[in-house]
Amino acid sequence: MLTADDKKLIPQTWEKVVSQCDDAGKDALYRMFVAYPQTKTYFPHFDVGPGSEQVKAHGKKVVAALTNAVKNLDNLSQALSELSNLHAYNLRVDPSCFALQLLAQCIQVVLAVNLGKEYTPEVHSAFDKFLSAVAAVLAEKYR
Ligand code: ZNH
Repeated sequence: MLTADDKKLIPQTWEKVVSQCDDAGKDALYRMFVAYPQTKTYFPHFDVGPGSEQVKAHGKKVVAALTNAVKNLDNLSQALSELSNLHAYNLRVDPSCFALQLLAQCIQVVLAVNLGKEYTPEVHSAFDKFLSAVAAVLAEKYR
């Protein structure tokens, strides 16, 4: 459960990171491909090499989806409903990827790199809860 403090900290922090780092999504994706190479199998149609325009564009979409989620902390299921359908019915990403929070962990590292000392335990905790909730919504339509 997100506390009232989490609900203040998440939008403030997210706003700060995306305004200072234009490539947060791309950075998180590259980290995911390197740290968890099995995730590349879902992107056979992508150039996942350095400087890839496809990874950059996909990173922007991920950031936009998370920005929308940040604005809808009290109704994530509704806000991410389309995206949840897409992952469960079309993309068929193995739900273990969400359980293991493969992209979410990489987003945490991107936050830490960009925030430095401001990546406090409270920020870490708030984003852990938020990103877990997002991953849970993306995994909820599987059966
Ligand atoms: Zn995902 C897609 C988000 C995770 C895989 N995604 C996507 C998109 C978005 C997202 C926004 C776009 C959509 C449209 O276009 O409409 N994801 C997301 C998030 C997360 C995720 C937020 C967490 C946090 N994914 C994930 C994972 C994986 C994936 C983990 C695996 C590994 N996705 C994917 C794919 C796709 C997507 C494959 C498709 C791409 C293209 O374009 O093709």
